[in-house]
This record gives sequence, C-alpha cells and structure tokens, in this order.
Amino acid sequence: MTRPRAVLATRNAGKVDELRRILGGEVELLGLDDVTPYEPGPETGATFEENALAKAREAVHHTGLPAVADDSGLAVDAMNGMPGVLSARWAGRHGDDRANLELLLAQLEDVPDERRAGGFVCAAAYALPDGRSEVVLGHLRGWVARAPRGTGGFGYDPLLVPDGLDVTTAELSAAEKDAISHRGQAFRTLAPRLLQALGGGGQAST
Ligand code: ITT
Repeated sequence: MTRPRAVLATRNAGKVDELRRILGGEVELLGLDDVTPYEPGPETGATFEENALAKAREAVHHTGLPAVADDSGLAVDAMNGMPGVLSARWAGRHGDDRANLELLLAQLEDVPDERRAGGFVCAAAYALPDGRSEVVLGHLRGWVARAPRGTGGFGYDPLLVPDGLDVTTAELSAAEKDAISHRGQAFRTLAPRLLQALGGGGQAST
C-alpha cells in the first residue's frame, strides 16, 4: 500500500532528521526542497501551538498539499518559560544555535542547580487542503546544565539533562532521544490522527 504524502514544513535540518525518523515510516514526507519554494512568513504567534499551525497552513497555502509542521523550544522555569517561542532567535540571529546556547548559559550563570529546571516543548501540527487541522503538544522535562556536553542533536541539546538521566540529550543516541523527546511524543500522538484524516474523514478538527 502506498503511504500518504505530506510536506514537511520546516527549514531546520535537525528537525528534518528527527521527523523523518519519527514519521517517515507512516507518511511519505516531502521536504521543502521537493516543492515550489516559498518565503516563510514571520513567526508571530504567542504560543507553540499557534506557530505550528501557522507553519503547516502556510505550507498548504503554497503547495496545495497536506503539510506537517513543528514549533518547539526550550522553556526555563527560572526565566518564566523563556526562551520559549523565541528559542531559535534568542541571541538575535535566527538559527544561531551556538550563540543562543551561550547567551542562555550566561543568563543562568547565577541561578543555582535547584532552580535550573526546564524542558523542551514541541507543538506538532498538520493542516490539510480542505481546511482541517490539528495540533498536539509534547514535553521533555529536565534541568539546564552549567556547560554544554555532547555532540548529538541540535539547538540546546548540549544543555538539557532529562529528569532521571545524568547525560544531556546531545549525549543520547538518535533512537534514545526520539524515545523520550518532546518531538517524539508529539508526533507519535499526531501520526495516527493525521493518517486517519488523510484516509478520508477522521475526527480531526481545527
Ligand atoms: P522551522 O520554523 O523552519 O521549523 P526553526 O529552527 O525556526 O525551524 P522553531 O521556531 O520551532 O524552529 O525553533 C526551534 C528552536 O528550539 C530550535 O532552533 C532550537 O534552538 C530549539 N529546539 C527545539 N527542539 C529542540 C531539540 O529537540 N533539541 C534542541 N533544541 C531544540
């Protein structure tokens, strides 16, 4: 049986790798390189859910195909949930992982270990050409290390030590991260709903 197709509406190479691993078995994922190029609009939403839905709907608008998207970030309790939706551009330039991580570490320098709790959040969304859409959240709680450790993953992975572990997510294998990650949880929840919706009907709603 042929897998249903959807556009993977992300320009983040780290996410592309993860989403192909997590969703790729069930859905044929077209990259943005495989469709007519378009300029992404600014990410103006106040929440991860708003931004994820906006990215998925934008891809549907430009390609006419079903689309999936992710909006995600690191939320630090001592910073009232920031960097949050600003995670990708925390140091000013969008996607500068090293600068973002260094700024965050400097901001948390005087914060003691017992107040360094936080976690990754992922909003996973799909949108269909007929207007249906759905969004779900996934979380990975932990604490922010005092120095980067590990070379895996992307973004803030070298800083997040998941609860119950003593390594950062950048020190986990890809499969180990997928099994516990915010993105793994969110997209494993979304996948059956997307498949049902693509199969003609389903219970998806906006
Ligand atoms: P797209 O909008 O094109 O998908 P983006 O990188 O701009 O790509 P976001 O606005 O969702 O995506 O920002 C996500 C940022 O949050 C990302 O750049 C990292 O800094 C951080 N982040 C999200 N998930 C992460 C993960 O699994 N590990 C480490 N950092 C993560």
